Amino acid sequence: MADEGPGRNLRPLTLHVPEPRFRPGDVVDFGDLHLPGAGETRRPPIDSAPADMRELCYQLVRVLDEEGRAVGPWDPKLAPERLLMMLRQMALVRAFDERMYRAQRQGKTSFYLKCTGEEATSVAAAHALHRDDMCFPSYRQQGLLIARDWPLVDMMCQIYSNAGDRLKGRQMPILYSAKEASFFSLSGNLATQCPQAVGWAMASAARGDTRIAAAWCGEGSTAEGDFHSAMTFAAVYRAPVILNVINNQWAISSFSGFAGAEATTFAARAIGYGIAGLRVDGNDALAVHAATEWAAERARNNHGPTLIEHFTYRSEGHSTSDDPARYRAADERSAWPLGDPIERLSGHVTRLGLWDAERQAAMERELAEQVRLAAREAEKQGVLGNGMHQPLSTMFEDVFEEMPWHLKEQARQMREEGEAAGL
Ligand SMILES: Cc1ncc(C[n+]2csc(CCOP(=O)(O)OP(=O)(O)O)c2C)c(N)n1
Ligand SMILES: [Mg+2]
Repeated sequence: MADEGPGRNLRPLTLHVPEPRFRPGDVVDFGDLHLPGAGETRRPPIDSAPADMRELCYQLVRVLDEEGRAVGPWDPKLAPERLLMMLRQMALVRAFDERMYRAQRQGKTSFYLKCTGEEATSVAAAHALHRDDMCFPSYRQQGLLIARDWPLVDMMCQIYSNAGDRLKGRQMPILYSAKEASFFSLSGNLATQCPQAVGWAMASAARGDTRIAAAWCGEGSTAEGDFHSAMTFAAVYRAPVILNVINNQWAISSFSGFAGAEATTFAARAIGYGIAGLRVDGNDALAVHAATEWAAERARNNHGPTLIEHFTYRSEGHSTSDDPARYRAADERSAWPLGDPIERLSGHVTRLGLWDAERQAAMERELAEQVRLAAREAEKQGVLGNGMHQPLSTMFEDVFEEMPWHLKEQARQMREEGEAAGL
Protein backbone atom coordinates (compact mmCIF):
# COMPACT_ATOMS: atom_id res chain seq x y z
CA MET A 1 0.00 0.00 0.00
CA ALA A 2 2.70 2.42 1.03
CA ASP A 3 4.37 2.32 -2.40
CA GLU A 4 1.19 3.47 -4.07
CA GLY A 5 1.80 6.84 -2.45
CA PRO A 6 -0.75 9.37 -1.42
CA GLY A 7 -2.97 10.92 -4.01
CA ARG A 8 -2.22 8.49 -6.84
CA ASN A 9 -5.33 7.91 -8.91
CA LEU A 10 -7.53 9.07 -6.03
CA ARG A 11 -10.11 11.80 -5.99
CA PRO A 12 -8.70 14.90 -4.22
CA LEU A 13 -10.32 15.60 -0.91
CA THR A 14 -12.33 18.76 -0.52
CA LEU A 15 -13.09 20.74 2.61
CA HIS A 16 -16.53 22.10 3.25
CA VAL A 17 -16.40 25.67 4.48
CA PRO A 18 -19.91 26.87 5.41
CA GLU A 19 -21.10 30.04 3.75
CA PRO A 20 -24.12 32.04 4.93
CA ARG A 21 -27.00 32.14 2.53
CA PHE A 22 -27.24 35.89 2.34
CA ARG A 23 -24.59 38.55 2.26
CA PRO A 24 -24.94 42.36 2.06
CA GLY A 25 -26.83 43.31 -1.07
CA ASP A 26 -28.57 39.91 -1.43
CA VAL A 27 -32.33 39.58 -1.57
CA VAL A 28 -33.39 37.58 1.47
CA ASP A 29 -35.87 34.75 1.23
CA PHE A 30 -36.39 32.42 4.20
CA GLY A 31 -39.16 30.59 2.31
CA ASP A 32 -37.47 27.20 2.59
CA LEU A 33 -37.09 27.19 6.38
CA HIS A 34 -39.97 24.69 6.77
CA LEU A 35 -41.32 25.95 10.06
CA PRO A 36 -44.12 23.86 11.57
CA GLY A 37 -47.29 25.82 12.27
CA ALA A 38 -48.46 26.93 15.72
CA GLY A 39 -50.05 24.11 17.70
CA GLU A 40 -48.63 21.33 15.52
CA THR A 41 -45.97 19.99 17.87
CA ARG A 42 -47.12 17.54 20.52
CA ARG A 43 -46.55 18.06 24.24
CA PRO A 44 -45.13 14.88 25.78
CA PRO A 45 -45.58 13.98 29.47
CA ILE A 46 -42.90 15.59 31.64
CA ASP A 47 -41.48 12.20 32.61
CA SER A 48 -40.98 11.04 29.00
CA ALA A 49 -37.79 9.16 28.25
CA PRO A 50 -35.57 11.30 26.01
CA ALA A 51 -35.62 8.52 23.42
CA ASP A 52 -39.41 8.79 23.18
CA MET A 53 -39.44 12.46 22.25
CA ARG A 54 -36.56 12.81 19.80
CA GLU A 55 -38.72 14.19 17.00
CA LEU A 56 -39.30 17.32 19.11
CA CYS A 57 -35.69 18.24 18.48
CA TYR A 58 -36.51 18.80 14.81
CA GLN A 59 -39.90 20.44 15.18
CA LEU A 60 -40.86 23.73 16.76
CA VAL A 61 -42.97 24.37 19.83
CA ARG A 62 -45.24 27.24 18.79
CA VAL A 63 -48.35 28.61 20.48
CA LEU A 64 -49.15 31.96 18.84
CA ASP A 65 -50.49 31.65 15.32
CA GLU A 66 -50.43 34.24 12.54
CA GLU A 67 -53.64 35.82 13.85
CA GLY A 68 -52.36 36.15 17.41
CA ARG A 69 -54.41 33.23 18.77
CA ALA A 70 -52.93 30.84 21.34
CA VAL A 71 -53.39 27.33 19.96
CA GLY A 72 -52.41 23.73 20.61
CA PRO A 73 -51.21 21.57 23.49
CA TRP A 74 -48.45 23.93 24.56
CA ASP A 75 -50.74 26.88 25.31
CA PRO A 76 -49.66 27.75 28.89
CA LYS A 77 -53.06 29.39 29.52
CA LEU A 78 -51.58 32.30 31.41
CA ALA A 79 -53.71 34.75 33.36
CA PRO A 80 -54.27 38.18 31.72
CA GLU A 81 -52.16 39.91 34.40
CA ARG A 82 -49.20 37.69 33.63
CA LEU A 83 -49.50 38.20 29.88
CA LEU A 84 -49.56 41.96 30.36
CA MET A 85 -46.68 41.82 32.84
CA MET A 86 -44.56 39.83 30.39
CA LEU A 87 -45.40 42.29 27.63
CA ARG A 88 -44.48 45.23 29.83
CA GLN A 89 -41.18 43.72 30.89
CA MET A 90 -40.21 42.79 27.34
CA ALA A 91 -40.94 46.37 26.28
CA LEU A 92 -38.95 47.64 29.25
CA VAL A 93 -35.96 45.55 28.17
CA ARG A 94 -36.19 47.13 24.73
CA ALA A 95 -36.47 50.64 26.14
CA PHE A 96 -33.51 49.96 28.43
CA ASP A 97 -31.46 48.68 25.49
CA GLU A 98 -32.30 51.73 23.39
CA ARG A 99 -31.25 54.11 26.14
CA MET A 100 -28.01 52.35 27.00
CA TYR A 101 -27.08 51.93 23.35
CA ARG A 102 -27.39 55.70 22.98
CA ALA A 103 -25.43 56.22 26.20
CA GLN A 104 -22.57 54.28 24.63
CA ARG A 105 -22.77 56.37 21.45
CA GLN A 106 -22.61 59.48 23.66
CA GLY A 107 -19.40 58.20 25.22
CA LYS A 108 -20.90 57.52 28.65
CA THR A 109 -19.78 53.90 28.63
CA SER A 110 -17.29 51.92 26.60
CA PHE A 111 -19.62 49.10 25.61
CA TYR A 112 -23.20 47.99 25.34
CA LEU A 113 -25.02 45.00 23.90
CA LYS A 114 -28.71 44.76 23.02
CA CYS A 115 -30.98 41.72 22.93
CA THR A 116 -33.49 43.18 20.45
CA GLY A 117 -35.78 40.47 19.08
CA GLU A 118 -34.75 38.01 21.79
CA GLU A 119 -36.62 39.55 24.75
CA ALA A 120 -39.01 36.60 25.07
CA THR A 121 -36.21 34.09 25.56
CA SER A 122 -35.33 35.58 28.92
CA VAL A 123 -38.46 37.41 30.14
CA ALA A 124 -40.93 34.59 29.39
CA ALA A 125 -38.48 32.00 30.69
CA ALA A 126 -38.07 33.89 33.97
CA HIS A 127 -41.85 33.82 34.41
CA ALA A 128 -41.85 30.04 34.17
CA LEU A 129 -39.14 29.64 36.82
CA HIS A 130 -39.26 30.25 40.54
CA ARG A 131 -37.58 33.45 41.62
CA ASP A 132 -34.93 31.55 43.55
CA ASP A 133 -34.07 29.13 40.77
CA MET A 134 -30.49 29.98 39.89
CA CYS A 135 -29.90 31.54 36.49
CA PHE A 136 -26.56 31.27 34.70
CA PRO A 137 -26.99 33.72 31.84
CA SER A 138 -24.95 34.86 28.90
CA TYR A 139 -24.49 38.58 28.26
CA ARG A 140 -27.78 38.80 26.34
CA GLN A 141 -30.16 37.96 29.21
CA GLN A 142 -30.70 41.39 30.75
CA GLY A 143 -34.37 40.38 30.51
CA LEU A 144 -33.90 38.00 33.45
CA LEU A 145 -32.91 40.84 35.75
CA ILE A 146 -35.74 43.03 34.51
CA ALA A 147 -38.26 40.20 34.91
CA ARG A 148 -37.00 39.78 38.48
CA ASP A 149 -37.53 43.51 39.14
CA TRP A 150 -33.86 44.24 39.60
CA PRO A 151 -33.37 48.04 39.85
CA LEU A 152 -32.54 49.67 36.51
CA VAL A 153 -30.31 52.20 38.28
CA ASP A 154 -28.18 49.38 39.64
CA MET A 155 -27.77 47.85 36.17
CA MET A 156 -26.87 51.25 34.75
CA CYS A 157 -24.28 51.95 37.44
CA GLN A 158 -22.62 48.67 36.47
CA ILE A 159 -22.65 49.72 32.81
CA TYR A 160 -21.12 53.09 33.73
CA SER A 161 -18.59 51.44 36.12
CA ASN A 162 -19.29 54.41 38.37
CA ALA A 163 -19.23 55.09 42.10
CA GLY A 164 -22.53 53.24 42.48
CA ASP A 165 -21.31 50.09 40.74
CA ARG A 166 -21.58 47.26 43.25
CA LEU A 167 -19.00 45.35 41.20
CA LYS A 168 -16.55 48.25 41.67
CA GLY A 169 -15.69 48.52 38.00
CA ARG A 170 -14.11 45.10 37.96
CA GLN A 171 -16.38 43.69 35.30
CA MET A 172 -16.79 44.82 31.73
CA PRO A 173 -20.05 46.78 31.20
CA ILE A 174 -23.13 44.48 31.11
CA LEU A 175 -21.40 41.59 32.88
CA TYR A 176 -23.79 41.89 35.81
CA SER A 177 -23.89 39.88 39.01
CA ALA A 178 -26.93 39.88 41.28
CA LYS A 179 -26.92 37.21 43.94
CA GLU A 180 -30.19 38.48 45.47
CA ALA A 181 -31.90 37.93 42.11
CA SER A 182 -30.39 34.43 41.79
CA PHE A 183 -28.51 35.73 38.78
CA PHE A 184 -25.02 34.24 38.67
CA SER A 185 -21.99 36.45 37.86
CA LEU A 186 -21.54 36.75 34.13
CA SER A 187 -18.33 35.70 32.51
CA GLY A 188 -17.13 36.96 29.15
CA ASN A 189 -15.65 33.54 28.45
CA LEU A 190 -18.32 31.85 26.37
CA ALA A 191 -20.12 28.76 27.67
CA THR A 192 -18.43 28.68 31.07
CA GLN A 193 -21.89 29.21 32.55
CA CYS A 194 -23.04 25.80 31.24
CA PRO A 195 -20.88 23.54 33.44
CA GLN A 196 -21.36 26.01 36.28
CA ALA A 197 -25.13 25.65 36.02
CA VAL A 198 -24.94 21.88 35.87
CA GLY A 199 -22.57 21.77 38.84
CA TRP A 200 -24.84 24.09 40.81
CA ALA A 201 -27.85 21.93 39.96
CA MET A 202 -25.98 18.78 40.98
CA ALA A 203 -25.08 20.39 44.30
CA SER A 204 -28.66 21.46 44.81
CA ALA A 205 -29.82 17.87 44.30
CA ALA A 206 -27.00 16.40 46.37
CA ARG A 207 -28.05 18.62 49.27
CA GLY A 208 -31.71 17.74 48.92
CA ASP A 209 -32.56 21.36 48.08
CA THR A 210 -35.58 22.17 45.88
CA ARG A 211 -34.11 24.84 43.59
CA ILE A 212 -33.19 24.10 40.01
CA ALA A 213 -30.72 25.85 37.70
CA ALA A 214 -30.99 27.25 34.19
CA ALA A 215 -28.24 28.34 31.81
CA TRP A 216 -28.40 30.35 28.60
CA CYS A 217 -25.78 30.35 25.88
CA GLY A 218 -25.67 31.36 22.24
CA GLU A 219 -25.70 28.84 19.40
CA GLY A 220 -22.14 29.84 18.53
CA SER A 221 -21.06 29.04 22.08
CA THR A 222 -22.23 25.42 21.72
CA ALA A 223 -19.03 24.89 19.74
CA GLU A 224 -17.10 25.37 22.99
CA GLY A 225 -15.95 22.29 24.88
CA ASP A 226 -17.61 23.58 28.04
CA PHE A 227 -21.03 23.14 26.51
CA HIS A 228 -20.33 19.46 25.86
CA SER A 229 -18.84 18.80 29.30
CA ALA A 230 -21.97 20.35 30.75
CA MET A 231 -24.17 18.06 28.66
CA THR A 232 -22.25 14.97 29.78
CA PHE A 233 -22.50 15.80 33.47
CA ALA A 234 -26.15 16.84 33.14
CA ALA A 235 -27.01 13.52 31.48
CA VAL A 236 -24.97 11.28 33.78
CA TYR A 237 -26.29 12.73 37.04
CA ARG A 238 -29.73 13.75 35.69
CA ALA A 239 -29.02 17.19 37.04
CA PRO A 240 -32.07 19.40 37.67
CA VAL A 241 -31.05 21.93 35.04
CA ILE A 242 -32.37 23.59 31.90
CA LEU A 243 -29.76 24.34 29.26
CA ASN A 244 -31.07 27.03 26.91
CA VAL A 245 -29.39 27.56 23.56
CA ILE A 246 -30.37 30.86 22.02
CA ASN A 247 -30.05 30.25 18.31
CA ASN A 248 -30.18 33.82 17.03
CA GLN A 249 -28.47 32.72 13.78
CA TRP A 250 -25.30 34.71 14.34
CA ALA A 251 -22.18 34.66 16.53
CA ILE A 252 -20.82 38.15 15.85
CA SER A 253 -20.06 37.81 12.11
CA SER A 254 -20.09 33.99 11.99
CA PHE A 255 -23.39 32.49 10.93
CA SER A 256 -24.84 29.50 12.78
CA GLY A 257 -23.43 27.09 10.17
CA PHE A 258 -20.01 27.42 11.80
CA ALA A 259 -21.45 25.96 14.99
CA GLY A 260 -23.02 23.05 13.09
CA ALA A 261 -26.44 24.36 12.00
CA GLU A 262 -26.10 23.05 8.44
CA ALA A 263 -25.91 19.47 9.69
CA THR A 264 -28.64 19.38 12.32
CA THR A 265 -30.54 21.47 14.85
CA PHE A 266 -29.06 22.65 18.13
CA ALA A 267 -31.86 20.91 20.04
CA ALA A 268 -30.71 17.65 18.47
CA ARG A 269 -27.44 17.95 20.38
CA ALA A 270 -29.56 16.53 23.22
CA ILE A 271 -30.05 13.21 21.44
CA GLY A 272 -26.41 12.18 21.52
CA TYR A 273 -26.27 12.74 25.26
CA GLY A 274 -29.62 11.11 26.06
CA ILE A 275 -31.14 14.35 27.29
CA ALA A 276 -34.66 15.61 26.59
CA GLY A 277 -34.56 18.22 23.82
CA LEU A 278 -37.09 20.82 22.73
CA ARG A 279 -36.93 23.25 19.83
CA VAL A 280 -38.97 26.35 20.43
CA ASP A 281 -40.10 29.44 18.54
CA GLY A 282 -38.03 31.93 20.53
CA ASN A 283 -40.09 34.87 19.30
CA ASP A 284 -43.25 33.41 20.80
CA ALA A 285 -43.35 34.34 24.50
CA LEU A 286 -46.04 31.75 25.20
CA ALA A 287 -44.03 28.95 23.61
CA VAL A 288 -40.92 29.96 25.56
CA HIS A 289 -42.96 30.03 28.77
CA ALA A 290 -44.56 26.66 28.07
CA ALA A 291 -41.30 24.92 27.17
CA THR A 292 -39.51 26.35 30.20
CA GLU A 293 -42.38 25.35 32.47
CA TRP A 294 -42.29 21.82 31.03
CA ALA A 295 -38.53 21.56 31.58
CA ALA A 296 -38.72 23.10 35.06
CA GLU A 297 -41.41 20.67 36.14
CA ARG A 298 -39.38 17.80 34.72
CA ALA A 299 -36.29 18.91 36.63
CA ARG A 300 -38.22 19.57 39.84
CA ASN A 301 -39.62 16.05 39.74
CA ASN A 302 -36.21 14.46 39.27
CA HIS A 303 -36.82 13.43 35.67
CA GLY A 304 -33.62 15.11 34.56
CA PRO A 305 -32.27 17.93 32.43
CA THR A 306 -33.65 19.51 29.26
CA LEU A 307 -31.91 21.21 26.39
CA ILE A 308 -34.07 23.92 24.82
CA GLU A 309 -33.13 25.51 21.51
CA HIS A 310 -34.81 28.89 21.13
CA PHE A 311 -35.04 29.56 17.41
CA THR A 312 -34.81 33.33 17.04
CA TYR A 313 -33.00 36.11 15.24
CA ARG A 314 -30.49 38.69 16.47
CA SER A 315 -32.14 41.79 15.07
CA GLU A 316 -29.26 44.18 15.65
CA GLY A 317 -25.49 44.15 15.73
CA HIS A 318 -23.67 41.85 18.13
CA SER A 319 -22.71 44.83 20.30
CA THR A 320 -21.71 48.48 20.00
CA SER A 321 -18.38 47.23 18.64
CA ASP A 322 -19.99 45.55 15.66
CA ASP A 323 -21.32 46.61 12.25
CA PRO A 324 -23.56 43.87 10.87
CA ALA A 325 -24.05 45.74 7.57
CA ARG A 326 -20.58 44.49 6.65
CA TYR A 327 -21.47 40.83 6.72
CA ARG A 328 -25.20 40.21 6.47
CA ALA A 329 -28.05 41.33 4.24
CA ALA A 330 -29.89 44.39 5.51
CA ASP A 331 -33.39 42.95 5.15
CA GLU A 332 -32.76 39.69 7.05
CA ARG A 333 -34.46 41.17 10.07
CA SER A 334 -37.62 42.23 8.25
CA ALA A 335 -37.72 38.95 6.32
CA TRP A 336 -37.41 36.82 9.48
CA PRO A 337 -40.51 34.61 9.35
CA LEU A 338 -41.14 34.44 13.11
CA GLY A 339 -41.73 38.16 13.53
CA ASP A 340 -41.02 40.28 16.55
CA PRO A 341 -41.72 38.89 20.06
CA ILE A 342 -43.16 42.11 21.48
CA GLU A 343 -45.44 42.72 18.50
CA ARG A 344 -46.64 39.13 18.63
CA LEU A 345 -47.50 39.17 22.34
CA SER A 346 -49.06 42.60 21.97
CA GLY A 347 -51.16 41.24 19.09
CA HIS A 348 -52.26 38.33 21.25
CA VAL A 349 -53.44 40.43 24.19
CA THR A 350 -55.14 42.78 21.74
CA ARG A 351 -57.01 39.85 20.28
CA LEU A 352 -58.06 38.83 23.79
CA GLY A 353 -59.57 42.30 24.23
CA LEU A 354 -57.07 43.22 26.95
CA TRP A 355 -55.08 45.72 24.94
CA ASP A 356 -54.95 48.04 21.96
CA ALA A 357 -52.51 50.10 19.91
CA GLU A 358 -53.05 53.25 22.01
CA ARG A 359 -52.28 51.45 25.24
CA GLN A 360 -49.18 49.92 23.65
CA ALA A 361 -47.97 53.36 22.51
CA ALA A 362 -48.71 54.92 25.91
CA MET A 363 -46.86 52.11 27.67
CA GLU A 364 -43.83 52.56 25.43
CA ARG A 365 -43.76 56.30 26.20
CA GLU A 366 -44.08 55.59 29.91
CA LEU A 367 -41.26 53.03 29.85
CA ALA A 368 -38.98 55.35 27.91
CA GLU A 369 -39.58 57.96 30.61
CA GLN A 370 -38.93 55.42 33.39
CA VAL A 371 -35.63 54.50 31.77
CA ARG A 372 -34.72 58.17 31.21
CA LEU A 373 -35.26 58.95 34.89
CA ALA A 374 -33.27 55.90 35.96
CA ALA A 375 -30.41 56.96 33.68
CA ARG A 376 -30.44 60.46 35.15
CA GLU A 377 -30.20 58.93 38.62
CA ALA A 378 -27.38 56.58 37.65
CA GLU A 379 -25.46 59.30 35.83
CA LYS A 380 -25.35 61.37 39.00
CA GLN A 381 -22.98 58.70 40.28
CA GLY A 382 -20.72 59.04 37.27
CA VAL A 383 -20.22 58.04 33.67
CA LEU A 384 -17.15 56.98 31.75
CA GLY A 385 -14.32 59.47 31.99
CA ASN A 386 -15.74 61.90 34.54
CA GLY A 387 -13.65 60.51 37.38
CA MET A 388 -16.54 59.29 39.53
CA HIS A 389 -15.36 55.72 39.48
CA GLN A 390 -14.21 53.54 42.35
CA PRO A 391 -10.93 54.69 43.96
CA LEU A 392 -7.99 53.06 42.22
CA SER A 393 -6.84 51.52 45.49
CA THR A 394 -9.88 49.20 45.46
CA MET A 395 -8.24 47.41 42.56
CA PHE A 396 -6.19 45.40 45.02
CA GLU A 397 -8.96 44.57 47.44
CA ASP A 398 -11.38 41.67 47.86
CA VAL A 399 -9.17 38.97 46.37
CA PHE A 400 -7.42 37.78 49.51
CA GLU A 401 -8.87 37.95 52.99
CA GLU A 402 -5.62 39.59 54.04
CA MET A 403 -3.71 41.48 51.40
CA PRO A 404 -0.36 39.72 50.80
CA TRP A 405 2.88 41.68 50.93
CA HIS A 406 3.45 41.80 47.18
CA LEU A 407 0.04 43.39 46.55
CA LYS A 408 0.62 45.89 49.33
CA GLU A 409 3.87 46.80 47.62
CA GLN A 410 2.20 47.17 44.23
CA ALA A 411 -0.59 49.28 45.74
CA ARG A 412 1.97 51.58 47.35
CA GLN A 413 3.93 51.85 44.11
CA MET A 414 0.73 52.73 42.21
CA ARG A 415 -0.13 55.39 44.79
CA GLU A 416 3.31 56.95 44.61
CA GLU A 417 3.36 56.98 40.82
CA GLY A 418 -0.15 58.42 40.77
CA GLU A 419 0.82 61.19 43.18
CA ALA A 420 3.96 61.97 41.19
CA ALA A 421 1.82 62.25 38.03
CA GLY A 422 -0.59 64.53 39.87
CA LEU A 423 -3.51 62.06 39.75
C1 LIG B 1 -14.20 31.37 24.80
C2 LIG B 1 -14.50 32.60 24.00
N1 LIG B 1 -14.26 32.60 22.67
C3 LIG B 1 -14.53 33.70 21.93
C4 LIG B 1 -15.04 34.82 22.52
C5 LIG B 1 -15.34 36.07 21.67
N2 LIG B 1 -16.78 36.20 21.47
C6 LIG B 1 -17.53 36.98 22.27
S1 LIG B 1 -19.15 36.92 21.88
C7 LIG B 1 -18.87 35.85 20.60
C8 LIG B 1 -20.02 35.33 19.77
C9 LIG B 1 -20.89 34.36 20.48
O1 LIG B 1 -22.02 34.04 19.72
P1 LIG B 1 -23.22 33.22 20.29
O2 LIG B 1 -22.74 32.17 21.21
O3 LIG B 1 -24.05 32.77 19.15
O4 LIG B 1 -24.01 34.28 21.18
P2 LIG B 1 -24.74 35.62 20.73
O5 LIG B 1 -23.71 36.71 20.77
O6 LIG B 1 -25.30 35.42 19.38
O7 LIG B 1 -25.79 35.89 21.75
C10 LIG B 1 -17.52 35.56 20.49
C11 LIG B 1 -16.94 34.67 19.48
C12 LIG B 1 -15.27 34.79 23.92
N3 LIG B 1 -15.78 35.84 24.57
N4 LIG B 1 -15.01 33.67 24.63
MG1 LIG C 1 -25.77 33.64 18.39
